[in-house]
Amino acid sequence: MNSAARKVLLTEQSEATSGDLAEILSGLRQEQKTLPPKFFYDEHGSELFERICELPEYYPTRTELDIMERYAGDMAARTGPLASVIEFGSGASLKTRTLLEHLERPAAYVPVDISGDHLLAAARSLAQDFPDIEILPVAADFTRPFPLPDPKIPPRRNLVYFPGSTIGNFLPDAALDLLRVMHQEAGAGGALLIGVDLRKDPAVLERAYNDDRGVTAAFNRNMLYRLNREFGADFDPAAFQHRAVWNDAMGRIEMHLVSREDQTFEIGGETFTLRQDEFITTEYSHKYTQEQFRGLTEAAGFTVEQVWTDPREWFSVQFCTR
Ligand code: AVI
Repeated sequence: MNSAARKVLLTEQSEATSGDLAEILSGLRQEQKTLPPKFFYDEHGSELFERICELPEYYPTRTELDIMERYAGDMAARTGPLASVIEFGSGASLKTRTLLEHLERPAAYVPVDISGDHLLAAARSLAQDFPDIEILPVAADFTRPFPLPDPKIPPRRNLVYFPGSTIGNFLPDAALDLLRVMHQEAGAGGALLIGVDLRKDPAVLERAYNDDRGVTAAFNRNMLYRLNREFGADFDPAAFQHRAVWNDAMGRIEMHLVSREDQTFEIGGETFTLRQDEFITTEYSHKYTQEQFRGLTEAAGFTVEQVWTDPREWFSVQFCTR
């Protein structure tokens, strides 16, 4: 088949639902208000995130890419022949290229992401470069159960790929639930290859989430524009200030939107109030020690077979079998 002519069809499961609004409202009704970080990633939010990945302060993407480029051959040797690669939260699929170039040719690559347009563009470009691999993008919220585009994906020897340390954005209990889903998707004899950001000097961490150009601030505030547009909220984004702080006891960076003034806002027919300096938590980014993360993967039924890191041990890519 002519590679340029190959059609990439998107399986779409991510329309805004009443479940989304319920999730938003339930977070805002808490004593400490929260908004779910998955709502960062509309088209503009995904673009802003790509810009974050290129910032000098934001070390994770660069460090993980270096690890991939250095050790992709070892990773492929560990993985062996596969049915499919299923990538959770694929975004621009940058690290995937390195992986697909090295793996023993999988039959299919299934990128799963919440941002459909963005996903389709990345999938089309991959289809051009890897004409022998079936590219089957799925636009879905992977924090909820979603079916794979059967029957092309047999439930056996899949590699679940979850780069970027997105696992850190989940509270430990939710991370464990997600790892259990991945354990299932990997199928008999399958494996998980996962990027995990490691604990380090808090000054390095806080710089990574408070960049000088204000891209992370724009990314954080973009969620409010999106909630206004898609859920009829009436946030005034200018009335909120971006803040990112390290919480040592919880081992995580916390992103906040801090109210610059006493204010009220409305969403879903409910009115909420914030006093000046009160804030909405929009994201946690947990940083693990290798021992902590091993505990989590083992609780999900995986065995950690190998961990690759950079020389400073800031980031890790971990290979886990079922
Ligand atoms: C997607 N995730 C792993 C990023 C992180 O570092 O937690 C999201 C992000 N938030 C601010 N900057 C980047």
